[in-house]
Amino acid sequence: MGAPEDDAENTDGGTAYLVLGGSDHAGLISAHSRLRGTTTTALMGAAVCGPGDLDGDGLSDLVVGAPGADEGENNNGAAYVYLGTVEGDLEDTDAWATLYGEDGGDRAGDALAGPGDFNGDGSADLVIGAQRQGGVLAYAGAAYVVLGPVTGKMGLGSAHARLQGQSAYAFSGAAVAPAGDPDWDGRQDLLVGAPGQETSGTAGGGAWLVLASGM
Ligand SMILES: [Ca+2]
Ligand SMILES: [Ca+2]
Ligand SMILES: [Ca+2]
Ligand SMILES: [Ca+2]
Repeated sequence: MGAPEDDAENTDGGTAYLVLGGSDHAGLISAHSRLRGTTTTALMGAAVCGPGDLDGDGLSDLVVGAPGADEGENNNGAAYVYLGTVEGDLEDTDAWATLYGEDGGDRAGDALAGPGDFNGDGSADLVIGAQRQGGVLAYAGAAYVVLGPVTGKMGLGSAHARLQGQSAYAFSGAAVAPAGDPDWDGRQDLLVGAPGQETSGTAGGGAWLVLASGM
């Protein structure tokens, strides 16, 4: 559960709460774990995702997006990976792995998805949206496929695949989601939303179905 404008440590630093199942009405004050952004307007918790086992130890892990994080650039954004044994209060700096946006202003981590094992090697993989990515076209956006296992710090320029928005202001990657396996090849596929995508000259928006077999 994300609360990206939570001010516990810094204004809009944000907090993601890990609430364990089995309780009908637990207050967030009693959450099992709190994962906090440590910088102002990091917006930690803007997206949260349980993609499966990202480090290969057999336990499911947790990913928290912080699109306002400054990982070497202003607002390049990041996705922070916490291993399955998270306990108590942790900060962005405690993450097992940090996957950060390519350029300042990308706001990577605004959207996250766990498509399962995208490339069929047995490790869970992760998709990270950066709807303001503008390296090729202004605000075209991008979604990145990061293959597990992950560790340490990695810029998304090194991701396995970079799904680039097709037009300026497409904001591609504003939403990312598993698509199941519509082509029946046994590999999980992916949906990428591009709400500003031009359709017949107007920004009607669109969504791309990306087949794992195409990467
Ligand atoms: Ca794990
Ligand atoms: Ca920031
Ligand atoms: Ca994989
Ligand atoms: Ca497929």
